[in-house]
Amino acid sequence: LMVGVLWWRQSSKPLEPLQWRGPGTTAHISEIVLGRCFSYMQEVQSELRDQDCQKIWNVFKNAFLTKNPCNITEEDYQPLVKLANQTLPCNKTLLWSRTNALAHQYTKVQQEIFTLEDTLLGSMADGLVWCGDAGTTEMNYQSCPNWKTDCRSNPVSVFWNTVSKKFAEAACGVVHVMLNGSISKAFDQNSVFGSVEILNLHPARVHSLQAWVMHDIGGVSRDSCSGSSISDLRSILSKKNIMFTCQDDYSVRTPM
Ligand code: N1C
Repeated sequence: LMVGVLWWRQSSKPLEPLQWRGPGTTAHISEIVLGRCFSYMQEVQSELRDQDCQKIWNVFKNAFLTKNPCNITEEDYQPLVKLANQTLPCNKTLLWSRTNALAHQYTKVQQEIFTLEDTLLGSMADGLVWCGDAGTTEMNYQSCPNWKTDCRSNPVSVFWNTVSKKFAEAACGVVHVMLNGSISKAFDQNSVFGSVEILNLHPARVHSLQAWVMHDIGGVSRDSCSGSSISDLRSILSKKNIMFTCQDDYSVRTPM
């Protein structure tokens, strides 16, 4: 009987081994992405109004399906970036690093200022995970590569690097960045902001970068405008000939 049970377990549908160390593709990703795209087209005034969400999602999927999820390149996302190209007004860009929630609470109230998640591509992909595999047209819902332990060239990381680069390249006028002063390095050269965005700001178009270093209320302050990580940021920008200003705890509260 034992032998029979073992045989049955092996020959019936086997449980897929976890191939990668990160969580798999978000369940119902197509519905989520399409739903977000439709809402965006309804709610937001932009040149993209008549774009076809199904087409955008198909081009998005083509960037990573049937490919080794450790071998994704920025080129893979170029058709998507071209299709969903948006121009944003000058002086209205908000970059952020390690302040995701606060930055988006702020742009929700202050609707004149835009983060990447206020663009179509950023809003469609925010918080989701996706990957495929070579030799199948399916998504991998079991696991996707972890940035640290599997590979950096995975579909999600390459996507954010690609669209963040585009977003920074397109910024103009005064650009703002919201940083976290409650962690040891408010400015981290390994973050997307530190490794992609500041490097791609165009000095001819960007007049200055204005940093807000935020601290949790009642929490400890580990870094501030006078700390060494901000000095590093200041010197990178001075080499690029972009003016820099920094303000601790810019008040993002609005009158009740
Ligand atoms: O690495 P970060 O911060 O500095 O990236 C934030 C920075 C922002 O200015 C955005 O324009 O880069 C852009 N960006 C996103 O908009 C974004 N949304 C979601 C970069 N990454 C983004 N994510 C996911 O959060 C993505 O998976 C990435 O790896 C994290 C980075 O967040 P962080 O370390 O707080």
